[in-house]
Amino acid sequence: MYKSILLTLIVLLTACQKTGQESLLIEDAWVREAPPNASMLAGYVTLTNNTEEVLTLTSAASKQFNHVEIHRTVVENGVAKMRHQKELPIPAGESVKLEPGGYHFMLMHPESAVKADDEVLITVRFHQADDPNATQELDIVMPVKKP
Ligand SMILES: [Cu+2]
Repeated sequence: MYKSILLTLIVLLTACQKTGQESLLIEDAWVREAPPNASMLAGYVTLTNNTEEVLTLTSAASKQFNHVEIHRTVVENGVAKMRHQKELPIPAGESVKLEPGGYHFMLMHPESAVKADDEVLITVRFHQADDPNATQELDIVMPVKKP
């Protein structure tokens, strides 16, 4: 009896440690609410790389949207434009913020209208810089909020 409780505790502790050492930590995920007929929404998140290697985001997808791209807003001659990013590197031990005016997930052509208090689930793919073939996946739950 005691043995099985002890074993359960050890298993639980190990599980906790694993989540504490998430290689890519997700914080402050949200999607900016847009008018019901909007064809594009922007998703934001802070990603922290807890490894000692560069982690490179290569793509994102969601069942709720036809297409998801990584974009960066840049200002050229006073005009804000969005540029498609083929990849987004996150330096070892550092955080990259996807936030209004900068990087964002461009959520294109929703399958159905998305409004405040809904949740958007996207799956991002990334790999270690030195190992492009070992792709990993990470699910991000993004609550939809009014700006
Ligand atoms: Cu965009």
